[in-house]
Amino acid sequence: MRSNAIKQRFRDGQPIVNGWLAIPSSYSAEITGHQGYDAVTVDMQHGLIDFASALTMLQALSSTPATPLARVSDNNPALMMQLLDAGAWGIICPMISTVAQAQQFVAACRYPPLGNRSFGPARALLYGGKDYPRHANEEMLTLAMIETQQGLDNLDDILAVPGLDGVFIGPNDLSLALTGEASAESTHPAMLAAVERVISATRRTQKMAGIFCTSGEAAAERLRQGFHFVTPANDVMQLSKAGRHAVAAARGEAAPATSASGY
Ligand code: 3PY
Ligand code: MG
Repeated sequence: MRSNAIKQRFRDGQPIVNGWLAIPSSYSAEITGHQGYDAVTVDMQHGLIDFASALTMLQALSSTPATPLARVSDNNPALMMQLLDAGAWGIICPMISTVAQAQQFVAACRYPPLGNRSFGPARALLYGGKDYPRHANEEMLTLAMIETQQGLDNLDDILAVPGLDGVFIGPNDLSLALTGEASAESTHPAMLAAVERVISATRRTQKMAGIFCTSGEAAAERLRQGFHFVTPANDVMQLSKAGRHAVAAARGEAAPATSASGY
């Protein structure tokens, strides 16, 4: 079957740069997939993407060199199974705070006897090859999002869940929980300590550490810190920034950091 290039990069000690799609468009998915990202994630939590759009976006991504991933809206086994059947090569699951939640997440992504994924690989066969069912358990990536104090408290036990490939910090939710303010690049001491804790726990257990970032520069800094999997902003942030800079350049002005809308 088509192996998971992201897992291979991790084993090889190579950084993984992941694109993030919030706009429900197969065309923008296709464009993003051609920009050099190792993986591209279809975001069904805060992206404005339903399953019908996610399917066309996964199809578009499968015509590009990027590995297609999906972030689900919640720890919903039916949705995860449907996305894997539709050709997602991994799932990022938000708000994992307990071992039981992590176990439920991983079980949905693994066929028996490792989990309870139901059989019907549909488009995954077309993208992966007819031996997909035999190898899918090793190849599908599972990243649990750490976004709560409880998730942080249970980090070591969550990382020990068999079949979990790693964790992914949602820095907005985690900083909101720890400091009362959502900020993806928070320098609050509680956030700095949380980030260090995730880096050292994943290093100890040889699991993948991922994080959402607000720019390429911020993502480069996270890789230097010890993260393996970074997301240098999403399509909306990149589109709005490019638009602001083009307008400012046309007017001969300096571009503002954000528009009045915050984007
Ligand atoms: C967060 O920062 O909380 C996220 O979920 C990133 O998308
Ligand atoms: Mg979040």
